[in-house]
Amino acid sequence: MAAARGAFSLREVLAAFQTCVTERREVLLGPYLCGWRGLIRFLHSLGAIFSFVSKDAVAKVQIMENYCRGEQREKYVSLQSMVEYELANGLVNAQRRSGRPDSGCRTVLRLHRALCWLQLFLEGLRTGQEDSRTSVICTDSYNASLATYHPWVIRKAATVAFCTLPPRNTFLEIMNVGTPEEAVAMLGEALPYIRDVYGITQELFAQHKLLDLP
Ligand code: 1Q0
Repeated sequence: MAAARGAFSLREVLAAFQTCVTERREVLLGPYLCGWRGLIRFLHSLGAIFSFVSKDAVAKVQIMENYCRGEQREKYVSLQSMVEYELANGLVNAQRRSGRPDSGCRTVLRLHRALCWLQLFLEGLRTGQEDSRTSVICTDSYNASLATYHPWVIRKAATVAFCTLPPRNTFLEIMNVGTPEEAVAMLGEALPYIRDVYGITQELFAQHKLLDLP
């Protein structure tokens, strides 16, 4: 079933993450950011209570889009070329507030950590019982991933916002891929791609000791 024009569809996000990984196992930034744009569009539809999340996500995607369009754009084609370029040129800020713009590496690291939450959340939705609560799935996934990196006030705001999430089946419906059963099937298809992107990024960042960038 095709999504209405302008409406969110998980299919688009799937397609974006699916085209991220090249034959040489590189992660292309163009489709990666497209995937994030799609997720942010969906987040908007969940209401103003999530605007503190979408503002931060938009800001980070924008930083990356600017690099991808900027003078050094050929260095920002893939995560691999970005890491190589920024490290070789001393652009990865060891300290924050150094007056330098946020590097691509530290910005992608934030999105990468959020992708870990997304994986857990989508897996929880996929395997959850019909009557399980989205807010519980979301809170559990958040506590097992992103929460580690957030101060108390953000954890609190996130937990309050999660409580407003609709029941699982309604949530599956607003993903706009058909019936809840069809949405579950689609999640089963989408998750390996997201996992693949996550795994490659994790390995790349670990290899270059970039997993703790401030
Ligand atoms: C379904 C509900 C979605 C709820 C989103 C969960 C994530 C909560 C994260 C709270 C982030 C709060 C804002 C600020 C955080 C920053 O301090 C932090 C660190 O940045 P910095 O520069 O201070 O070091 N930023 C982050 O950790 C990045 C957070 C990005 C979150 C992006 C979430 C995008 C979510 C999209 C909706 C997905 C819905 C999934 C179902 C759709 C089916 C495909």
